[in-house]
Amino acid sequence: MTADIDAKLIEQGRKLFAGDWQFFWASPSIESLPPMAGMEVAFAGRSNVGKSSLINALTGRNGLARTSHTPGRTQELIFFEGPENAGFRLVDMPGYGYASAPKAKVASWTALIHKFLQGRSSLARVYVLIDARHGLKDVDLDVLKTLDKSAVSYQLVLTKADQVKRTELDANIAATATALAKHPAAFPEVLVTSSRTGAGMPELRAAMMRLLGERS
Ligand SMILES: Nc1nc2c(ncn2[C@@H]2O[C@H](COP(=O)(O)OP(=O)(O)OP(=O)(O)O)[C@@H](O)[C@H]2O)c(=O)[nH]1
Ligand SMILES: [Mg+2]
Repeated sequence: MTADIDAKLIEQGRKLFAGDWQFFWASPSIESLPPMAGMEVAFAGRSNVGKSSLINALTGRNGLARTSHTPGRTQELIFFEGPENAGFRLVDMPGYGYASAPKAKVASWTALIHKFLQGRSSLARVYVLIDARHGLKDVDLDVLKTLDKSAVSYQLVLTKADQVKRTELDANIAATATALAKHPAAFPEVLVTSSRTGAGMPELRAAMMRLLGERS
């Protein structure tokens, strides 16, 4: 990939994500998903890792996806649609691994997440978000296993990079990359982001533009 192409994708990403993104659909169950169409990119991760905040940072719209200090905010699969004719949707997912929520709720969210990640041909990419302070946990590894079995490409994204010192961040990037060696279906490269500072957003948008180009 030459620097020229990267710059072009970054500019294309900036433009598309500066467009009008809208709420499109909310699915509390696998039976109520919208018809498959276009290209979907989903954001998965532990509760409170920053999935909804990342969607807001990507689209530059603070209140598009609902965020909260307390875990368990997003309780359905929430679909957002990009600007007209782009054929592109972002999917905000409920978080997994939320220990204090009622057991039945956690079980139903977890089942919904795993089912969605397994069987949807319009799902082109899953970004699995990992808190830069905490690294990969067992519940994350369960999700990676599900993704390994499905045909969807996925990549890990460290979130809240603004909360850790550079040395700690580098150590967590290295540890995450090492763990990824056991998951050949995953992108070997780990993206580093902060929704608060905007770090990593141009690169993440560009990665989705590349994908959109490959699919169309
Ligand atoms: N410092 C910092 N805080 C962040 C960042 N991203 C998210 N947060 C905070 O983390 C908390 C959770 O963010 P959400 O975006 O609601 O997390 P979520 O993964 O959607 O959570 P659930 O929907 O409950 O699974 C909020 O208080 C956010 O303000 C970040 O990049 N930096
Ligand atoms: Mg959320």
